[in-house]
Amino acid sequence: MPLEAAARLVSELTSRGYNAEREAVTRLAAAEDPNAALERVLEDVPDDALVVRADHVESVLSRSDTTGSPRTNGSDTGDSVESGTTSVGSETAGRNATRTDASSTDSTPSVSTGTERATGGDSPDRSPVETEGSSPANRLADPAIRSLEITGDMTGESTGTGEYSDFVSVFRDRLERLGAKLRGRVNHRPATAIQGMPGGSDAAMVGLVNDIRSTASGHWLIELEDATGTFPWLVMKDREYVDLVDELLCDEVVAMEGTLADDSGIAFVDSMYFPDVPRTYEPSTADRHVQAALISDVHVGSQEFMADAWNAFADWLHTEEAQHVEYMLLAGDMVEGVGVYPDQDEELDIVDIYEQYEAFSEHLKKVPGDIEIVMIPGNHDAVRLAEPQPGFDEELREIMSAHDPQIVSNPSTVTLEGVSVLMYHGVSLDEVIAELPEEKASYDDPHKAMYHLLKKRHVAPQFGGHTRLAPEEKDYLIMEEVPDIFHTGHVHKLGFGKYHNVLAINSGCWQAQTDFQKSVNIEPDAGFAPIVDLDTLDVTVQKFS
Ligand code: D5M
Ligand code: FE
Ligand code: ZN
Repeated sequence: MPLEAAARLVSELTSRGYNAEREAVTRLAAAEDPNAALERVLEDVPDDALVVRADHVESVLSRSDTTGSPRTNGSDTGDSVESGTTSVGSETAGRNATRTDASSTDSTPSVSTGTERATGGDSPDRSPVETEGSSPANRLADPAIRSLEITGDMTGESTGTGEYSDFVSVFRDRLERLGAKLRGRVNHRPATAIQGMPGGSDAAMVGLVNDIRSTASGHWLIELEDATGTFPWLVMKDREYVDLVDELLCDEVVAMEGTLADDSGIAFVDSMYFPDVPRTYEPSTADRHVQAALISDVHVGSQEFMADAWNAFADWLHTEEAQHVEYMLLAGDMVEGVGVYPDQDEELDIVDIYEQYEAFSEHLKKVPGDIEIVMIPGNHDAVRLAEPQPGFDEELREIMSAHDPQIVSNPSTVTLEGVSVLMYHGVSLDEVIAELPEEKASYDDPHKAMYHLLKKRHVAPQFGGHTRLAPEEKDYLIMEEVPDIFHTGHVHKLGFGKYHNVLAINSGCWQAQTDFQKSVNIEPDAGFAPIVDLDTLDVTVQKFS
């Protein structure tokens, strides 16, 4: 059966430290004796090669067709095999490490493909549907027509020293840039000018939410702050805008319009504005049928990491059904990390952080070598916890270099063939879900919590709770441009939907329920891979668990 052969070949190549192009595996699987062909190819591969390419397999197969005997000198085929940009260190790690879970695929090449379409729907219905997809991919897209551009990567740009003055700059920058999206919409005045206006005047202000309090009579008092000072705005409990009060988060930027009280000490709110995404926003789409897998939260190193589901996913990527998947985005939590949560060490399978990344790299190698990978860190990764989080350091990059992923900061925007994807790990989602009422944001509908971030045009508006902020001169967490796709993870729940035509998608995870999650009744969505059509922004969910 061709798929079994492909899965076994991938696993065999991986266990020997090689990453293979889909087409290479396809050709190997089609050989008369795939095992013998694989051995010949490996003999032929130069010592520093990391990826086995299709043309390389082809050249070995065509030679054996005529001579019938394998060549052992690979020196003349060096140009057909990608010679790595990697250091010797990771090479060695790759070749020596044979993970037991990887080799278990040998005997049970199980690829569970379930698929389900949700086009424009609000939430996925996860009943798996049988699909074909049992034959390996036989087409290789021309990598020259791909395009991948990164913006907003702050790796290496950090200027913050953690001083008070940095906090002042980052909030000033936030008010300036998000305020600019609101200033054209209201006839705003600085806080100090409003204090001096006559009672009964109409007034408007653009500011950061400084404080939200309910009054004894059930109204809401919201203090806005700008560069000149603060001013209190009262939302009456019977006004229509009271519904928006429970969406407000501290430190977000809003505009309020209203009427000053007789003594000008307070204003009664008539309207409230958010920076928001225009309702008429038209996302860009790719010019051809091409797909991206949007995943996150692999958590390698945890006892709950689901190696079988991951292997099934990697195997599926080698099939014909996945031939259009040319990009893979990983939104953080590659590994379980150490000391992230209390008592976490009791559930670790690998206790050394570097060994966790080495194991993760082995799993990444099973992904076809011709898929472009972009990754950002999450709160379990070995970078600073405060956001923005710079991309991994050199040592970790080296460990993960075999597949040559693009490693960028959390958050970053990656534009795939014209489609911009804002990648953010998602720690602020815990905050949004904790602060907003259940019907507006919940773990069951993580994409709805994401809508609020889009509305606020900021990935982590409120700081001080779950979300830690590293003060920088500039606020890297602002959504200056509207993304076409907003991709997060972290809460281990799968959900997607559209907000003003922007596709919000929260990937699930590859980690089964942890003790903590059991204690708080979180049922993770583990082993799902949402696949986005970049030409239509439709989503298909593949199930591997
Ligand atoms: O977190 C996955 C989800 O579970 C996210 O919503 C936070 C929550 N979580 C997991 N473990 C803990 C502990 N120990 N305390 C508080 N919240 C937790 P992730 O960080 O991706 O593992
Ligand atoms: Fe996670
Ligand atoms: Zn996380």
